[in-house]
Amino acid sequence: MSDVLLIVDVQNDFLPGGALAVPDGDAVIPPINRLARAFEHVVITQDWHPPGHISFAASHKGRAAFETIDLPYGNQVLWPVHCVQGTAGAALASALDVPHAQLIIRKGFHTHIDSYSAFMEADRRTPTGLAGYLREHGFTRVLVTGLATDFCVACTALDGRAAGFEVSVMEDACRAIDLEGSLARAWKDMEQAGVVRIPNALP
Ligand code: VGL
Ligand code: ZN
Repeated sequence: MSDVLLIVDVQNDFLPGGALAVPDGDAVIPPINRLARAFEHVVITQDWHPPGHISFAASHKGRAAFETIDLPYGNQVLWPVHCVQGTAGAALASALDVPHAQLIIRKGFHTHIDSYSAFMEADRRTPTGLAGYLREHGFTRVLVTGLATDFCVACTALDGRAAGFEVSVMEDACRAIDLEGSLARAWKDMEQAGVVRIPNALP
């Protein structure tokens, strides 16, 4: 009753063939669909950028995708244009079968701020409203699945802990981008923050 399943960014652009394809990204869909059947409460997130978003390499003259730059709120990886509001790439994967999901929370819609986390934007000051939603409904534990383990899943898990929730990450229902050791760092940070790592969500 106090658990919620959170499905992070299972959108076409993060699947094979998408603009920012996560290797093997579509492999998360069957375990997520199976898991979701066991949860009464499911929340979905959607990366939802305006055209010209600050996280896009194309928005920075002379910069290429996967380089990093310093922005007023800190370091930012520059990404290929992805998950532009209203495009097919930003749509949830059509194979996602979670009709009972109760909330779709969109993030990254401010032109000048990125948001990997479903709780807090990259300026570390602008909340998305998710913590308030979960608290008002009395949820105390968040089980995180989706894409990508080392970016949006990890940031969401860490901010969930910071907001006072119990957090578990279902490893076999997540896949990573893994840029220069980012996946190992993400697991280290999550473990230090008290995120529970569940290797096999399903028998
Ligand atoms: C993500 C990079 C850029 C993610 C979103 O969902 O992990 N990664 N935007
Ligand atoms: Zn993004």
